[in-house]
Amino acid sequence: MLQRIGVSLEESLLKQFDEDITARGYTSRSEALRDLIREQLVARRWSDSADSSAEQVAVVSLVYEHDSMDLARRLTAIQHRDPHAVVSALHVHMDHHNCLEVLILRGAARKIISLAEQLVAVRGVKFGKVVPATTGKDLT
Ligand code: NI
Repeated sequence: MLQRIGVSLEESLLKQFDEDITARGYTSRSEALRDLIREQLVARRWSDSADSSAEQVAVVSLVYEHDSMDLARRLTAIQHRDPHAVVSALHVHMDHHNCLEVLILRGAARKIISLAEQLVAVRGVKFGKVVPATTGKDLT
């Protein structure tokens, strides 16, 4: 059931918030606030579950130059160390030199974050980002 709440904000802060959410395509403040709250809760849940074996899901994006065969081999070798953690991998050839790889990792938080960090840290990875995800079952 939806509950209504009142929020007090400084005018300039509200103005910036409105501009930001409009630019990002939100049509209502409520939906933008809900997403912000969920993001915060997911981040907290992830840090709380760092030592537990509860299953988590994360998305890893990597951009690198495929010209370096050694780099591509290293990224693959790291993924093969824990093959069950990588549940899906998408490879897009961005241009003549750059590749984008998007991986879905599943497993205990500590394990998959460690795997993701090893991938992002490989020398030659130009862009690397790890996004904790959630089934959202407790966040509706
Ligand atoms: Ni490629």
